[in-house]
Amino acid sequence: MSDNSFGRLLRVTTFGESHGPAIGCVVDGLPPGIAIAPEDFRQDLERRATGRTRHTSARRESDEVEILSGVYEGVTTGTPVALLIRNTDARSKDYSRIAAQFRPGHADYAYWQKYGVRDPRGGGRSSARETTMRVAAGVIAKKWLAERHGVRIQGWLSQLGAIVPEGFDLSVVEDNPFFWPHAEQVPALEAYMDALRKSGDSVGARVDVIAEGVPPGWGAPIYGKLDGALAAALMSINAVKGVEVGDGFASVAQSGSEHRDVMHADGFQSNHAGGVLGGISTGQPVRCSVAFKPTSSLRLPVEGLDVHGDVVEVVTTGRHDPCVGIRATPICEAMVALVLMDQALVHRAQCGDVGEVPPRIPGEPAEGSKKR
Ligand code: EPS
Repeated sequence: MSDNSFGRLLRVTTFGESHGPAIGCVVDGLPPGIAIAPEDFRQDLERRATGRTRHTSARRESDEVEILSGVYEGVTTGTPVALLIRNTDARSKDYSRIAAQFRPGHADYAYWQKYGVRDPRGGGRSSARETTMRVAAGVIAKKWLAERHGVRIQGWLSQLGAIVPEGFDLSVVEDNPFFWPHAEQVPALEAYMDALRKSGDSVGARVDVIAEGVPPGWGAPIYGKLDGALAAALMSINAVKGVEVGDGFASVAQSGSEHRDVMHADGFQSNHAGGVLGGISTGQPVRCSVAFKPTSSLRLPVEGLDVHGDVVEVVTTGRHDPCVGIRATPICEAMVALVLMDQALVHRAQCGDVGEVPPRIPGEPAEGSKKR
């Protein structure tokens, strides 16, 4: 059984545990000729990393990428690209107390029931550490999508606990540790997180991602739906409990006349569909929204069970995130990028000869044109 790979023509496999010697990935199916250097990974890995602000886990990994294969003289050769990051700051003794216990709300118990054995150190495979390699693989996909198709992918934190943005400016997202789109609220978020950390509790969050410049035609009907692939990929991130595409669950309360995105020659007049109709991209921005649950590794004591079924007090020590969603923005972007690149390659394989079919409606109304 293998459940550590995803994608059809662009196939990504990740491996490694949080406290093992290394984590890594194999990215197979990359077209030849993509320029890749170890420094290309730095920016997105830093955006995702722990230990960079007081609001995330204090574990400090250097996250240096080694390119082991598939790249010659700076470009991909078409053979599998293997990337490796060595774990350098694991502190496994923090886990000795809970090694034979189950943390309520954690994957511990489910892994135990499935495999009859588990690696408790740092959460093993269920650790957010695994997402590092998704981001590394996503860097290559983002680069190819931008260079080849002009696709730009940007995420932001759209909810922290009950707090929602009171303004929206994507240009400030990279200037604060929360990827928050409203700069004036950042001090309030800092204060909220400081109080939460002090309390020992955790909270959930929501991340939105938009991909602009996606041409029409990516995805497929029925079992190959682009929104289905996005949902599966985003849901595969540890701690994710919900995914929406476009208006998602808000569509339930909308009328058809409100939800339909009216088409004019100068552009779609709205984007309730999130850029996907019938499982296929329309040329509108592709919009996803992802719900992260609150971290379950808490130092607040709770009654639980150990592996013998005895009642125990569970207290998790270690360097945990009070809100794992805070650093999930680059992870969600990476998963969207990997899905889109895979879909682009699949579309090219089947429909590469179809070309542009008229009328091609711009994704958004032209600058200055009014909604009619
Ligand atoms: C994690 C627990 C912490 C985090 C880790 C995810 O690790 P540790 O138990 O070693 O202190 O630091 O995240 C990362 C190391 C990372 O790179 O994302 C967990 O239980 O999920």
